[in-house]
Amino acid sequence: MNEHVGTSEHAVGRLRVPDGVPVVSGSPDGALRAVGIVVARFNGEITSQLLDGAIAALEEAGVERGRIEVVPVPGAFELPLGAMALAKTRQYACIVALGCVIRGETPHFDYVAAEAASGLQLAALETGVPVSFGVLTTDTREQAEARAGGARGNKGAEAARSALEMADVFGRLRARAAQ
Ligand code: INI
Repeated sequence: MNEHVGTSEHAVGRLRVPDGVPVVSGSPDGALRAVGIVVARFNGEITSQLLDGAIAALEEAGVERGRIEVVPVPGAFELPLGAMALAKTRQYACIVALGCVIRGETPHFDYVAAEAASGLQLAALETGVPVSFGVLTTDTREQAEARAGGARGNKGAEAARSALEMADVFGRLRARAAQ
């Protein structure tokens, strides 16, 4: 039995794959990759921390700073369109979407959060470019702060590593298909 362990920073989990079954898996490798980041200005004190975390994680994974492009948008609702626009340029290996929606502060939390989630997935599925979900959806500002660089890690960094992992596995699958 082969064990595949997600790195604790971005994907906690263990998967056992039966012996003899080929596995194609990616790792958050940023070398020679360009990455687009779309980030909401709403709750900007939180999303700025997500952005810091994402950029630090990308650089740590080998992405050159000059190959990261940041597109600010008004709020989480606009993230899907921003992500789609970036993905359609075909200039990025993956897109990281960052936002923060706090339930206690808006009666339309559910709409904004749900549209952000399904819209970002759609942007990925329609373009085939990995788009990661670095959007905090919390009940309180304190919970958001804890997930933006506080006690519970930085969701921006997790999203950056997840996007790179998906870009890497896509690259591997393409390379194998071309053999
Ligand atoms: N946008 C957010 O990113 N987070 C929120 O918590 C939020 N609230 O509270 O409403 C929010 N609203 C703005 C929304 O994303 C759009 O920018 C706006 O509706 C214009 O389309």
